[in-house]
Amino acid sequence: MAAQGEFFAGISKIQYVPSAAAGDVMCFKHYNAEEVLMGRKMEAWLRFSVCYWHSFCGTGADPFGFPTLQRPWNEGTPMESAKKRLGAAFEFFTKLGVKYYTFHDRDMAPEGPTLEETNRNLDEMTDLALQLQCQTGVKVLWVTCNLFAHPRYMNGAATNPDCHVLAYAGAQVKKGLDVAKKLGADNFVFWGGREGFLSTHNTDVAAELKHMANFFRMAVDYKEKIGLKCQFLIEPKPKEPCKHQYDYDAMSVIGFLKHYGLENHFKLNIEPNHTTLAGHCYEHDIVLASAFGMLGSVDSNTGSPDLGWDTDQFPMDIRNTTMVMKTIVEQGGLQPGGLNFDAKVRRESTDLEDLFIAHIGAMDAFARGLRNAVRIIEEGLLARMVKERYSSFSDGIGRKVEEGTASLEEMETFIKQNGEPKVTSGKQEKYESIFNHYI
Ligand code: XLS
Ligand code: NI
Ligand code: NI
Repeated sequence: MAAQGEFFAGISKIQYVPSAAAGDVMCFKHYNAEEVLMGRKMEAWLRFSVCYWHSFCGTGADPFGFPTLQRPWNEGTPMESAKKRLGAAFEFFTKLGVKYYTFHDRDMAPEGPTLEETNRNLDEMTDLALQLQCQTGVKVLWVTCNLFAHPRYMNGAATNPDCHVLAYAGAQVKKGLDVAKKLGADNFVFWGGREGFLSTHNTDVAAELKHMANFFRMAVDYKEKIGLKCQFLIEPKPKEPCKHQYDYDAMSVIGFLKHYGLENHFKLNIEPNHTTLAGHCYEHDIVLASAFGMLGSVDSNTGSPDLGWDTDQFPMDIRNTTMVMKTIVEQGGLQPGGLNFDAKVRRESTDLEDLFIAHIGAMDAFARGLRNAVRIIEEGLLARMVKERYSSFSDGIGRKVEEGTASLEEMETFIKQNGEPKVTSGKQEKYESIFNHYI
């Protein structure tokens, strides 16, 4: 049995109280799950998900300090605490009113001395998880395999120079896909933590990329074989733990997938903290992935752009959430993906209630982002301005360029007839001012 005891005593189901005072942070002031916007319930636009690793496995330890977060579920043998953790997690999901969760195989069940024993642990824990899913209606947004923490993976998993390690990763992913099927996961994520290199001296980059593609192909084959109906997602990140990761950013992954003919089998799980680590602005990879029809899900967090690492903070900035939701609504939603809070409370936020406060604050930030985005889209002013900006492509020579039927000779003839183009203002500040009006 998963532990049923109350871990969050004194906290009941979080309510929507739009009139709540500023200091009341244990209710939603903006997120109203059932409210319909542009023909869809808020909860269906947002598809919030709680992540297991930060919120239930995180201890607050950092490279300089010991754990700071004393969690009541971290007691007993590894399997005993795994069961308590599961009970705590489902109590949290239901009190928060979030319908999805995400986890790594190793978050859910501890690794044993052999693959067989590890898999038995996972079977036992996922039996319990399935029971709790049925009781509560909470579902798996995505599951993933941890192919980076164990020492065997120090030189990579699918890109390891030793095929014995690659084979271990393959065996682990096979089990991960079985688990995804058993729990009815909507998606399966591949994050290439150590798929990259620290030095080009000892690395055959071309071989590693090909091995990674072939590894993904094996996963696609097995998924089809077992009739697993879920979306495969790759999560880009430029560095950390590797100096250079192959899945650097959205465009690198899209190029990789297209090069190896895998683009129809995968979409992207974009994490904005990774985007900013790659040197881009917050919404860059969301916008780029969506432009290619490849935005599958979002690990909604934020970093501190003044730092060079993945701080995985809760997303609280309304400008950012508005930009993200505008892109998501414009592409018609994120389903079967969602907004997964791959975010952790600070190691200094030591109260259990801080876990609630963080999620509630971020959900409200996204609800506001959604409301803002809907107003921007329904009023259509910005979209009309952008359309007008590109209007020269709707007829004449522009239409031919648009359709890909124009030639350089025609460009030359056009310029001889029409001379210099006139200088046109980009009006950036006008766009920014209008955007701010909706925030
Ligand atoms: C790490 C990643 C990781 C993935 C899942 O930076 O964000 O948590 O989301 O392996
Ligand atoms: Ni992530
Ligand atoms: Ni991350």
